[in-house]
Amino acid sequence: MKKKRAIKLVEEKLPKKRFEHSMRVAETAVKMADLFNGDAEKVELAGILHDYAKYDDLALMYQLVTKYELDRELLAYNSEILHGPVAAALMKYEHGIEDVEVLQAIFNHTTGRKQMTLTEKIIFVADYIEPGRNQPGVDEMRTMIFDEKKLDKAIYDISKRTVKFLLENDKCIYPRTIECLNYYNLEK
Ligand code: DGI
Ligand code: FE
Ligand code: FE
Repeated sequence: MKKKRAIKLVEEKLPKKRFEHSMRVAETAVKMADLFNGDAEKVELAGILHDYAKYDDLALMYQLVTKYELDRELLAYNSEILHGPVAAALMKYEHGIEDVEVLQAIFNHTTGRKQMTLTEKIIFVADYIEPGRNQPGVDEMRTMIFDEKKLDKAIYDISKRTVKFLLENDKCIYPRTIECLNYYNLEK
């Protein structure tokens, strides 16, 4: 899929704020690809499309989990965990995206996983540090990426913050979130 077509799809489907977030993730991801020798075209496409299913109807998302034979465990979670895998399935089966790296980056953008590809890592981090984000500590994360160039450390820190936030709010933690946290814990 070409960039222009991806932008059109997302612009037509998502509210303006979410569309703008998606474009900032893509721009941040391209900058990171320059820095870490990633594939700028792939990360740009994945960045544009990563939140495509963010506001899809939950019942429809559950139907798609069955239709496209996604992990049945996803049925115990809400759209926050589902929107990545569902967007990847829609892009693969309904919009003809064949690039596995782009699909994986969309699929795993919320939870991360162990042994991420460079494209996945870039999208996972760019989603967290794009210039519109203002969560506490995000500036340190930007420094860690753009000055210190510590990609895996940033992944661990983001996973840790996410897990802390989820525990504090009594949310269920999806196994891949923990898998990512443990894999990128550089102390082990
Ligand atoms: O879609 P975005 O808002 O740009 O960002 P995202 O896809 O990274 O995250 C969406 C939400 O998902 C975020 O508020 C944290 C939540 N989340 C991440 N990991 C888990 C999770 N929620 C649950 N219940 N379990 C997880 O493991
Ligand atoms: Fe998302
Ligand atoms: Fe996002």
